[in-house]
This record gives sequence, C-alpha cells and structure tokens, in this order.
Amino acid sequence: MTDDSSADMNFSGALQRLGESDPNAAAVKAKEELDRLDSVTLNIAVTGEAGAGKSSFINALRDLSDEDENSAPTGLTETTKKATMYTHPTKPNVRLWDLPGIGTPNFKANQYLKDVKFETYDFFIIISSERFKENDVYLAKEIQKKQKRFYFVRNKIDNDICSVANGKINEQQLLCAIREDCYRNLKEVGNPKVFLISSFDLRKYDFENLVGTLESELSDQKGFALVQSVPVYSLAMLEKKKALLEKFIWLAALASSACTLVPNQFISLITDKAILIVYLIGCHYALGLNEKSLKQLSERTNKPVSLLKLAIKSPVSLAVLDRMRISPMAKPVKSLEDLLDSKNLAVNVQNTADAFRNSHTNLTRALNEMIKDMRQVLQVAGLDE
Ligand SMILES: Nc1nc2c(ncn2[C@@H]2O[C@H](COP(=O)(O)OP(=O)(O)OP(=O)(O)O)[C@@H](O)[C@H]2O)c(=O)[nH]1
Ligand SMILES: [Mg+2]
Repeated sequence: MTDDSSADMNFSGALQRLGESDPNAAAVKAKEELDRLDSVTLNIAVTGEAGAGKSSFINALRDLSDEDENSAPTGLTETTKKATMYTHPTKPNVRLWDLPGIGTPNFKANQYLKDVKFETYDFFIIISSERFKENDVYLAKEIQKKQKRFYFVRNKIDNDICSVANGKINEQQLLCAIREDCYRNLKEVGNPKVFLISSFDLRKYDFENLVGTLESELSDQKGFALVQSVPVYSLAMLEKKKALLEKFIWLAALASSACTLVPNQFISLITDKAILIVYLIGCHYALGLNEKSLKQLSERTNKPVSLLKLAIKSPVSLAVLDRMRISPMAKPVKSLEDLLDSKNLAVNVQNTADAFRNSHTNLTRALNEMIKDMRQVLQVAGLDE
C-alpha cells in the first residue's frame, strides 16, 4: 500500500469517526471537537488526613516546588482550612482542589463532603501516609454513596523506604506489605486500586500507573487534559504523551482543512495554519519544552538549565519558541508557518482530502521532532533509563 492510499484511508476513516460523508461538514465538526478538547474542565479533589501530603501532591502534579510563589502551602504546621483551587500552570482547564484535612475526632464524612461541595469534582484522590486511618475508609464509603469515584494514594513511600534502610526487609517486600495493609483496610469499600507514591519523586513507585488508570477511566477529552498536564520526568511518560498527542493529530488536521474560499479563485482551499500552530504549541507545553518546565527539571535533576536547552535542536521546537516570543537558543532558520508546509503558508489544495493529508504529515513530522528533542533533554538530565 502506498503512502498516498494510506493517507486517503486515514481521511475516510476520519470522516467515518465523525459520522459525516461531506468532507467540509466533517472539517467543521472536527473544529468543534477540537475546541471541546481544549476547553474541557477537569476538577480533581485531593483529600485525606491532615498532614498526609495533599498540598505537596498538588504541587508535584503542577510541577512546582514547595518554594514556588504559586505553590500550595505545605509543611508540618500549615493546614489547609478551606477548599482551595489550583489551576495547572500550563493547562489551566485542569483544576486541582486542595481540600481541608480530615481527622478531627468528631469528623463526619457526609457533612465534610457537603461542605467541600462534592458535586464539583470529577473524582477524588484520597491521600494517606504512614499508618492506615479509619477516617480514610469513612470518607471512601461516603464518596461511593454519592456515586463519585475515588482513588486511594498511599504517599511518602520514600519515608517508609528510608526507615527500613537498615536491611531487615527489602524494598519490594516493604512495598508489598504496605499494599496488603491498604487492601485489608479498604476491603469493605470493594477492593479499590491502591497507588503507592512519593510526592517528592513521581518517577518512582506507582505514579505512572495512577496516571494510566485515571486516563483510562476518564472520558477521552478529560483523559487528554490530564495526561497533557502531567510533568515529564521519564522516557515512559514521554512515550505516553507521544501516543496521546498522536491520537488527536487527525482531528487537528481535519479541522484545519475546512473549505475557505480564496478570493479570485474558483473553489479553492487554504489550510488553516492557526489551528496547526495552536496544536503544536499545546504539544510544546505538554512535552515540557517550555521555559518554566525546563527550569523545574533543572532544579529536580541538578543540571544547569542552559545545558538542558542545548539539547533542543529541531527547527520546529526553535520556531515554536520564536513564535511564542521566548528568546530561542538559536535563531530559527525558518518560521513555524514555513516549516508547517513545504509549499508555503497559503497552500492551495484541490480538496479537503489533500489539505488533510498535508496537515497530517506536517503535524506528525513536527511532533516527532519535538519528541526527539525532549528525549535528548531527558538524556542530558539523566532521566533516560
Ligand atoms: N518524605 C516525604 N514527605 C512528604 C511527602 N509529601 C509530603 N511530605 C511532607 O509532609 C508534610 C505535610 O505535607 P503537606 O503537603 O503540607 O500535607 P497536607 O496534607 O497538605 O497537610 P494539611 O494541609 O495540614 O492537611 C510536609 O512537611 C511535607 O514536606 C512525600 O512524598 N515524602
Ligand atoms: Mg495542605
């Protein structure tokens, strides 16, 4: 099968997926779908005992250090007293809600859920640390009664590992024992999944598994928002993002192919470059190639940010930076608009299928180049195992 025929097949597949036979109507519908994808709101409630690490977990998900001026306050004495919303710095439609700690002697799970407006959230993450607490089970039961989903996260695993570092029991045995203890205590709420994590190091333990589970149980749109927002700290997470960003290329490619009459020409089309550029800028943030994420990566890995930036070489990545008016590391050879199409900005194509094929090829190529750059960045940061 030639490239051409497989591209055609993709085009008809795209029309089929949208349930449209008219290419132009399909392109309009694709634009609507893409807008929905960008604007969907994900509300994640983070709850659990006082001091379990709720605020630290939120900061880790937002890729912020506890010292960052926009981070949630954390510490042994800081107590979150009312539900506070934190938007994700690069994906503001992902909202993380830092709920007050549970654990007072007269704690009433039902009243607590009413007070924090449980209906606002897509799902709850119950964070616990150290020994298992009864309040966590009460809360899980009440969340279930309200027909909301919850995920149980056992945080501060790094502490547990340190405390048994004297060698009596090995790491795997310890992780198994903690998991078993959580399952035993959560039996009465229907054996929910348990994730062991350290908010201080998301690369380790079950964090990736947690993201995978959440993604698979959310709608396509909300799962996309979630995975886009998660910091890139390993090759495996980068691959996950790649798969998801590739998954929606067809939508952006089709949306950019809506028929536009070009003055003085008999029915002709121009590809809507703005749609392609917005998609690529979204990829740039999702992959962590933006300035702030690179700085955060530099802090986490103790590698100078200038060294990480040297790994960014692809003309597309540089052109995106230039386009975003962030001084690029080197002057891009071409503008992003030029790079997006070999035949230049206002490409006239015969039909929507051609426009789709062009955009699809360009987006795929551009995404692959950015992924290649981010692999190099992770290698320089020492996170490529
Ligand atoms: N070792 C370790 N310490 C953690 C971890 N997560 C949080 N901590 C520490 O635990 C303490 C409490 O963390 P917070 O994030 O403030 O806990 P919280 O649940 O928001 O507390 P309240 O708002 O008071 O309910 C802080 O000193 C954190 O640095 C972790 O994964 N590992
Ligand atoms: Mg807190």
